[in-house]
Amino acid sequence: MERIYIGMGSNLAEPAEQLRSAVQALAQLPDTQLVGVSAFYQSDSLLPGQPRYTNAVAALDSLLAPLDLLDALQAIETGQGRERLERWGPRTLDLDILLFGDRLIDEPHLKVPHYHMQARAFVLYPLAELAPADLRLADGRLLKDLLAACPFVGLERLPPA
Ligand code: A4P
Ligand code: MG
Repeated sequence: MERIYIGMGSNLAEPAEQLRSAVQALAQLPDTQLVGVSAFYQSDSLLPGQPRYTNAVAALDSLLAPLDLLDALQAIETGQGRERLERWGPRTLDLDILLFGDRLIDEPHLKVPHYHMQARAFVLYPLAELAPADLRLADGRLLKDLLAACPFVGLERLPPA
């Protein structure tokens, strides 16, 4: 089993409901256990003119191979009505593999650690709720150093539903 962290985001069609459905779908993946889910956080879209996002992080233990997990996540996104009209477009559900055990993955369709996570408060703060305090990314960076460089600005932690 490897510990995997999934970043979840939605800014269409009742985002918090989208994240709750995604968590249920993650819990049903084969050879996989859902270990934890962070609080939900709201923030403005990085792209102007889009609705606000709700984001969270889920922790899984899984025997799935990375590309099989990516396929499964894309099937969950599609099952929840995601349409890939444009990169970075608004979406009902985005599931990103943030970390996969201590692996560095550099495949055409899969880069882990996820390429944008280091500077995104809506990824790092929910991740820190689940990860050990001394978590080191496979590329050597410490989560606590990334957090220290990424202020908790514009992020609203939602109360539990
Ligand atoms: N891909 C490569 N590595 C990975 C990985 N580690 N996990 C590939 C998942 N996918 C990975 O992703 C495009 C391709 O990336 C996939 O086909 C996969 O092979 P996508 O989900 O189709 O496209 P995307 O999500 O539009 O692109 P990207 O770069 O993942 O966008 P981001 O970074 O998710 O940005 N503002 C707030 N507040 N909260 C947000 O969540 N998200 C975005 C989108 C913009 N602004 C936001 C948020
Ligand atoms: Mg994505």
